[in-house]
Amino acid sequence: MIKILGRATSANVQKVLWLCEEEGIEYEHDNEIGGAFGRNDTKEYLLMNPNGKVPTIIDDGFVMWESNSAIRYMARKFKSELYPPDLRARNLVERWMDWELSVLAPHQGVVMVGIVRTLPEDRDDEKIEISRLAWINGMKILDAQLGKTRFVAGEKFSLADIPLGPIAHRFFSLDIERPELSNLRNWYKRLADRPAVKKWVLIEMA
Ligand SMILES: N[C@@H](CCC(=O)N[C@@H](CS)C(=O)NCC(=O)O)C(=O)O
Repeated sequence: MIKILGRATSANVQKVLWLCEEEGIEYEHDNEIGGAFGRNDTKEYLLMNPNGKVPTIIDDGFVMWESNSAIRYMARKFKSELYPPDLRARNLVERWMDWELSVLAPHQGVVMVGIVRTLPEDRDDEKIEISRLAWINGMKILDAQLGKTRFVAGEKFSLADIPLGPIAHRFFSLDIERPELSNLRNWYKRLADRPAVKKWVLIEMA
């Protein structure tokens, strides 16, 4: 049985919960780790995940961290059709997953933490503004892709959509100035119809 450690308000935890729900993978979830719950800085936790971040995922004693690599492992293990075996089709999926982590996530994180988790008097407005603009640049690239294909890596929903979904939810839900990116908005609406997204992604941000 897959065990998922980490608060469901984390976008990275949401990816793992979403895949489990989407594919009917059985899992146990310890929601009370990370953020206000703490418990991710204990000796025991750091032995599993030296980053002290969530999620940590355990499959029958095998410990994983890095959410995107964990969902690829799970997709392979449970033979998910969301992760195509064809070399090139798989590359299209993986490049968007890597892009999410390297290009979007850092800027999205600065804006999210700055606005939702920091008191107005403690905010670094300049830093938030730089990241807001960089985040918008990234979302424009995604919007252009979604003008060409129905889902991120092609016409079908795939593993590539999962890491980007929670970021889109924040993009459209946070009180920030942003351009109206209609391809992105339509794709986000399509994702929002999925039961797994309703359950784990369209939740209050904290
Ligand atoms: N690249 C890592 C990032 C993990 C990460 O930064 N997690 C954040 C939450 S999204 C975290 O643990 N923050 C500290 C906390 O929640 O206490 C992954 O994808 O798993």
